[in-house]
Amino acid sequence: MYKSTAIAHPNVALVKYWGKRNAELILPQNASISVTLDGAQTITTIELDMDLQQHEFYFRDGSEPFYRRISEGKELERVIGQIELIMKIADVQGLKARVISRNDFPTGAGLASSASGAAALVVAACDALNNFSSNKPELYAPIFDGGEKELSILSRRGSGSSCRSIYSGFVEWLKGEKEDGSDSYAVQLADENYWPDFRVVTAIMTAEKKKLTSRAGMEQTVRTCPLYHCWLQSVEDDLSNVRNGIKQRDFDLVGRAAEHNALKMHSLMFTTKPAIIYWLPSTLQLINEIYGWREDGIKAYFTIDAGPQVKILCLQTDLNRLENRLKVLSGIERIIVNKPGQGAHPTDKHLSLQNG
Ligand code: 2P0
Repeated sequence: MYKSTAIAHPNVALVKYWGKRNAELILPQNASISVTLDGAQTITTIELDMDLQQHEFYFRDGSEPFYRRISEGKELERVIGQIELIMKIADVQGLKARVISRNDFPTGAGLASSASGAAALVVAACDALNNFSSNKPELYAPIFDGGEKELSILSRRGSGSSCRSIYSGFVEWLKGEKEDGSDSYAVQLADENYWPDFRVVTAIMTAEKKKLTSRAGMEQTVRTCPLYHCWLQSVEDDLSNVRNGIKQRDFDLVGRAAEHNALKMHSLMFTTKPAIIYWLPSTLQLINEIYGWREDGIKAYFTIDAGPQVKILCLQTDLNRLENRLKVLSGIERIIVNKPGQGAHPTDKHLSLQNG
């Protein structure tokens, strides 16, 4: 049996990906920029077992004491699709994988679990297949070069935003022009140590799973939203502002552009047919609070993904004041503070169904 394990973290987009130009290859309509977070993580072990008759997928998230075998549904399809794709590229036939994966945070609630999930899966699968091939040199040449560009492309095929979680720190997913997607991958803008004061504070309004996935939501938006062309026309400005803001460590420039971009993405959702509204009343209430806090001199900006959670961008100097104000608000279940974090990487801390 060949076993490999990888850790990946979610990322939060400062300029969002919302819409595909090719659904099969997962090619985006626009480039996006994110920050990979520390703290929250997905850890995934892949066992390549000659005795397995079919792929197996076991999963548990932060709230579950035991692994569940996932035997049907979209998540299983996504995991098997990604494993089969990697095996096809590796030209390995008949081999089956046992995938054991754990999230230490709520899954499917707008916290980018699909990004860390797909990135950890790709890094673990490529590493396992490389171990497998190096033990059978008469049959297989080493398959993957382990380069981050290759990993990013493979990860993108599982879930678009996951290609950004391959890298640490601040990351741009290049839109690319080519039909085959070979130029649509992520690149690092700055590593996790570049801006040590940068913080992302996530206010979790509810850990409930969302009813509409991002995948379905963005497809609906591209097809029916009359404002979508405005998004495409203006997103380059947001990208350029965020890129420059990162380059100059200009927090206000990054924050203003990220907040504007998030509101623009949600404006697309509101004007999609049927409308997509991920917000709760507490989401809007917190937005209004943040506007007030800014007037009091706290540098805080928000961004919101496909869920009700509000992610607040701030600097370490304002963190205490911000947390004190957040703690007394109603409607917030939990607060998580993150810094820029590491990219997806292998680890030798393997998961097992028996021992967690
Ligand atoms: C982002 N989101 O840039 C945007 C902002 C959600 C809102 O990327 O269909 O799970 O697997 O490519 O990557 C979530 O979409 O969608 C996402 P697929 P994904 O972070």
